[in-house]
Amino acid sequence: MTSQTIADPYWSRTQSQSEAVNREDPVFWGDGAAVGLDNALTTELVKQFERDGFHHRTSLFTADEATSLLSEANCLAAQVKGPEHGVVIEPGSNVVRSIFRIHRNNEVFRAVANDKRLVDVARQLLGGDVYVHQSRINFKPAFDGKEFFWHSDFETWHIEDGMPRMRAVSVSVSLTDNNEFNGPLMVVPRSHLKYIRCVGATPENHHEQSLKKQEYGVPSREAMCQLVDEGGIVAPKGDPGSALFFDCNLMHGSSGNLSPYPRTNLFVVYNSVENATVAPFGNRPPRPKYLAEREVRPIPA
Ligand code: 6CS
Ligand code: FE
Repeated sequence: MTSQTIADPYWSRTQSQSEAVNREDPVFWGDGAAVGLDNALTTELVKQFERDGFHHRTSLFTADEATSLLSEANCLAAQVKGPEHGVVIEPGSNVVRSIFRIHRNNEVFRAVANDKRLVDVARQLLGGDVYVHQSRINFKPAFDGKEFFWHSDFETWHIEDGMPRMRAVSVSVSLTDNNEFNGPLMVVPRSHLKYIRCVGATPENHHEQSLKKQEYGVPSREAMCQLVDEGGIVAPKGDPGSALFFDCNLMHGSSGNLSPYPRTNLFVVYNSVENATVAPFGNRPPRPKYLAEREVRPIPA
C-alpha cells in the first residue's frame, strides 16, 4: 500500500500532462521566536527566505575549515575502488560524482551536520527539532563533472521516499570556489511556491539512473519557462566556506563543469521530526537508506 490511497496534494508522475499547482505548506514553520538559537537568521533574512526560497551566506565556514573539509572529501573519493553503496560514478568516466550518507559514515562530516551554524537555521526555519534526511558530497570534478538537470528535491523525496510535506531545508556548503566557469548551483527564485507535477512513471530502481542523469521527476520545458519567466535564475557564487540554504521545493540544477577547477559542495538535508518519511507516495518501494534515512535521530538543540 502506498500513501497515495489518501488524498495527496503533491501527487506526480501519474498523468500525461505537466501541471503547476500552488504550494500547500508554509515556507517558514517557526513562530519567529528564535530563542536560544545563536546562529538564527534575522527577521529580514527569514522574510527573504520565505519570498525567494533560499538564503546565501559567504564565509559561514572559515577558509581553513573549508580546506580541511575539502581534503577529507577528496580522501573519501580516493578510497573508492568501484561501484559501492552510496557512491555514484559520473556517466562516461570513472570519476566519483557523489558520495552519500557521510553524516553517518564519516566523523568529520557528522560534526558538520551537527554544527550549530547549520542546525540553528534549520531549526528556526522548520520550527523545531530536526534530523538529517540525507547528506552527500557532489564533487562535480574538473572537466568530467556532468550536469544535474532542473528538479525539485521535494518532488523526488515525496514520490520516491515518502516525505509527506514541504518541511525540509537543504544547505550546500562550498568546499571549493563556486564560480561562473565550474558549474555553480543555479536556483529559480520563488519557484518553491509552485509544485510541478512531472510526467512519466517512475522506472524500477530509478535511483540507479537518476543520480547519474535524472530524466524522470523533472519539470517540463514549458513549466521551466514559466518558473524562470516569473523568478529568473540566480547562481549564488562564493568562496570556499560559503553556504546556500534552500527550501526542499526550490527548483535548481547545475551545468556540467568544463573548467579545470572542481566544484565540490557538501549538502546536508534537514527534515522536521514532524515530517518523517512514510510509505512513498509513488508506486515503487522505498529507496535505500543512504538516500533517505528512515529512522528519526533528532539532532540535540
Ligand atoms: O534523488 C535525490 O535524493 C538526489 N537527487 C538530486 C538531483 N538532488 C537531491 C538528491 O541529491
Ligand atoms: Fe537536488
